[in-house]
Order: sequence, then C-alpha cells, then structure tokens
Amino acid sequence: MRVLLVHPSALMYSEVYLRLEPLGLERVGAAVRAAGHDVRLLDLQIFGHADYFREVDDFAPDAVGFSLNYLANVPEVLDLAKETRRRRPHCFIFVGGHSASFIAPELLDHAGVALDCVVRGEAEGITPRVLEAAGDRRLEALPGVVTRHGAGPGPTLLESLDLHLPARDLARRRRKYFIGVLDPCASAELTRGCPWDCSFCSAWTFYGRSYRKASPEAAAEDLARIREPNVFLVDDVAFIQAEHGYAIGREVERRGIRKQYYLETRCDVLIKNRELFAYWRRLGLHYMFLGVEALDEEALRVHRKRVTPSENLHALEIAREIGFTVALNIIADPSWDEARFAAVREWALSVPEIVHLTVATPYPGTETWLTEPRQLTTHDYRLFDVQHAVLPTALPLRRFYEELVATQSVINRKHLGWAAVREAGMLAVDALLRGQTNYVRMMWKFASVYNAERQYADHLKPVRYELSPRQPLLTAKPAKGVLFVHATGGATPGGVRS
Ligand code: B12
Ligand code: SF4
Repeated sequence: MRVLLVHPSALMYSEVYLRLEPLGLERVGAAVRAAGHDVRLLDLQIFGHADYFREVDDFAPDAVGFSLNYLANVPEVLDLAKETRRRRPHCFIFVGGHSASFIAPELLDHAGVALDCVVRGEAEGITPRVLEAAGDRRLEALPGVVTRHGAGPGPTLLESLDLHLPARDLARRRRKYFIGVLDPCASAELTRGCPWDCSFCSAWTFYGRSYRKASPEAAAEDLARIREPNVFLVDDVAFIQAEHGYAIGREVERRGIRKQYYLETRCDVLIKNRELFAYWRRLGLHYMFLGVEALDEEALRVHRKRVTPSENLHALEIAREIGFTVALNIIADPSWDEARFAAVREWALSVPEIVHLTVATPYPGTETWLTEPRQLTTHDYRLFDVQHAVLPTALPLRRFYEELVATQSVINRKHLGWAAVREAGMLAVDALLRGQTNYVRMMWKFASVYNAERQYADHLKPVRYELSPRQPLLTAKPAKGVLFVHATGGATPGGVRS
C-alpha cells in the first residue's frame, strides 16, 4: 500500500520558540515500512495545505493517517480528512495520537464518512494490522481501533520500546526543526509514560500510569543515528531512575556520541538524582524544562504536583549550581486578578530562569476534565491549547489576556535585555553562519504571536466543531483507571504515593 502519514500545522507555541519533528509518526512510519508498505510523511508544521493536496494527487495514497496529539488541531484534521475523501473516495483514512485517543467517538461523529477509524494508544504495533484489515470487518475487532460500527478491545502496550526506532529519514527539510538556540534539533525518546498523577495532565492517563524504558543500547543506538548536533529528549519526566540514566550515559560515552541536549523533568527528580544530572551536564545536557507549575502550597496541592514550594526553589538552586539553563512553567488560573499577575511578574523578574505561563485548561483525559466545577465558557477545540481561557475569567476576558500577555512579554524582555541581546546576537550570528535561520526568525516573532487582541479575537471566530459536553461532574478523584487509554493496572514506581 502507499501510505501517507501527516502531522498537522503548528499551534501558537511552536510559532515562536520551537518546531519539533513528529517523532510518533516516524515511529509508526518505521513499523508500517517494515511491514512492506511504501510510506511518506508530510509535516504541516513545515509544509502548507497546498503541498498536502499536491502530495495526495501525486503520490495517490491508498491510506492517509493523521496524527492528532493536540485538541486544537482537530478542526484542521477533520477538514483535511473530508477534502481527502472527496478527492480519493476509496482511500483508507485514519487518525491516531494522544488527543484522538481520548475523544475517538466524537471525532468519528464529526467526520461522518471521512474517517474510517481512530487508532487509540501507542500505535507502532497495531498500525500494520490496521492497514491489513482496511476495508473489512476485521478492523473493528482490533485492539485500540474504533470505527463508526464498533470498537475493538482496549489498546495493548508495545512489547519493548527498543522496537521500531524512528524512521527520521521520512521527515523532509529536517533543518527546520529547532528549539531556541538548539538549531537544528532532533528529538529522541528514552522512556515512555509517567508514574505521577497531576490533576491537570493527561500524559499519565494515556499510558495508564505505566513507565517503561528503552534499553541503554537501543537508546544510545538511536542517539548515534541522529545527524543533528542537538537533541530534544521528549520523555515526560527524564531520568526518574538514576541507574537507567547512568547506563545510557555510559553507552553514549562508549560510542563517543557528542550532542547538546534539552530535557524536561520534575523538581524532586532533579533533587534526588542530582549527581546523575551533573554527569549528563558533562555529556552535553545544557537546557532543561522544570515543571514548577505553581509558587504556592495550595495551588501545588490542587494540581497534585506532590512537591512543596521549597523543593521547587531547592531544585532551581541545584540547576543553577550545575550550570543548566532552565525554563519553567507556571499555570495561570482564569481566576487571577491584576495583583496576582503582578506578583508572578515580580517573581519571574527576580529569578534568572526563563518563565513560561500557560492557562489552566481542563481537557479530555485529565482529571480536571471530570472534576473542575466551573462551567466551560467555550467548546471550540481550537481554544484548548493552554494559551486561551476556556473557564470564566475573574477579570473581563480581554483584560485577562492583556495581563497574561503583559506578563509574558515582561518576562520575554527580561531575556532580551541588553546582556541577553548581546549573547542572543552572537548565537544568532553563529546560527546564520551555519545556514540556520529558525532561531533568528524566532527572535522577531514574539509580539505578533503573543498578542492580547489576537487571543481575544480567537474567541469570536465562528465555531464549526465543538468538543462534546462533559459528563456529570465528579466530586472526588475518579476511580483508578477510569481515565486510562492503556489499562495497565497503574504501576507506581519511583516511590510515588497513590
Ligand atoms: C514533544 C512534545 C511536544 C512538542 C511537539 C512535538 C511534535 N512535533 O509533535 C512541543 C514542544 C511543540 C509540544 C507543544 C505542546 N504540547 Co506537547 N508534548 C510533547 C510530548 C512531551 C512528547 C510527544 C512525543 O514526541 N512523544 C513520543 C512519541 C513517540 O509519542 P506520540 O507522539 O504520542 O505518538 C504515539 C501515539 O500517540 C500514536 N500516534 C501519534 N500520532 C499518530 C498518528 C497515527 C495515524 C496513528 C495511528 C498513531 C499515532 O502512536 C505513536 C507511537 O506510539 C508529549 C507528552 C508525551 N510523552 O507524549 C506532550 C503532549 C502531547 N503535549 C501536550 C500539550 C498540552 C502541549 C501544548 C498544547 C502545551 C504545552 N505546554 O506543552 C503545546 C502545543 C502543541 C503544538 N502543536 O504547538 C499534552 C497533550 C495534551 C492534549 N491532550 O492536547 C502532552 C500529552 C503533555 C502533557 N503533559 O499533557 N509538545
Ligand atoms: S509529573 Fe509531569 S508528566 Fe507526570 S503527571 Fe505530572 S505534569 Fe504530567
């Protein structure tokens, strides 16, 4: 079969700071190619819709698979699927990915005949079987598959993460992938899943709170295959288990792999595994993202972060001592007033770290989707991107965005202050000399992307596709497993309290 795999367009965030390769599709692509299919991948973060339809006409795919990790991409993917069906009535059209896995039936409702099925959960193992069963009734008996006519049993977990290393050669124009100064930048995955259970997050519910590791040999083999000098490690919480981190590090040293790395982890993991992180600093880890989320005890409790404000601050000190450049995130609640924004601004200006703000957003797959008592003010998929307010704001909505953007830009200006401009300028020249323009373009884009008027206006756009309303709200933590895509029994390694 000729199979075309498609990643949708970039959302707001990626317009400024980063653009990353579609690793999930590259892994699915590797599995599908190994099964003997002719596979192409098109990333609409880089290419336009006209390129997509040209590809559909030229390649004439027998199957098109869309990746739907993000709710905000749902309308785009539905429209592309419908137009693809019009042009190629017999093409097998399917979607998979993180968000698709939580809302499969409603996607099929919106799509009508345009979608043949939704594949829930991790899909390297099942996609070749889906293609084999395309067009016949065996399809809806497959694990994780949902069609308009029925659904198979729940999705199964891969036997081993070592299988199906990403087919990075499928991604075209790879030099477009970058994160900040790491330009160009590839992505890699060392572990999968998260054993914590933060109430606002769906990373743990997707994998049923399981946590799996690639073998150190396979992880190092994958890193060795990467041509780019920089690597974004996509693990939800990197280096939870110190022995695993050391074992990969030793393999990396043994093979003489030299890269610069960016990763995301938790403050308590950094405190616990401080020596490991210092070791990886020597191997090339320079940048990290710490999930701080809140500055006060009460908000951390509501998010169920299972860390204290003093642990957060301690982790920041450790990161500074080791010499990491750290970015961190704070979740802005729609109930924030001017004083609250001002307090966050003041704190953000007092620390050397790069501070990001996202907006508290209940979405399918998170616990807050089932428990948040405030009514949603919109069901427009496009606004569920953690940059828009979908709950009632205490300030008038336009004012809320003004405060949000003012806070984001004060923080941004801090990083583009005189000393930073000099340093950023040198990095920019360095990037340009290497023929890389992503980082330089990024420096000019902030004001057009983070714009209160634009964010407010997004709420006034006509809505064509809406999320299904929430079920009756729960008043307590949902029963174990209710939210899981992969029903695993919910392992809780790493000393996490349940
Ligand atoms: C890297 C990453 C990003 C990258 C995007 C990379 C890219 N080009 O796709 C960046 C940094 C840009 C990003 C941004 C955001 N992200 Co993000 N991101 C991740 C992260 C950490 C890893 C994704 C990844 O590569 N995983 C590894 C690959 C192998 O897995 P995968 O992509 O899930 O693919 C598997 C399956 O989903 C499935 N699959 C995927 N596509 C397809 C397609 C088909 C046809 C099939 C059959 C199957 C299939 O099979 C794959 C193999 O098993 C995930 C968390 C996670 N661990 O998954 C969050 C995550 C997906 N992001 C999330 C969020 C909220 C965001 C943001 C909205 C905000 C934010 N603060 O992070 C922004 C905006 C998104 C945007 N498009 O701009 C949420 C998703 C929430 C939701 N339901 O919408 C997640 C789950 C994190 C979380 N803690 O909740 N993100
Ligand atoms: S630790 Fe991070 S990935 Fe894990 S549940 Fe919390 S926010 Fe999500």
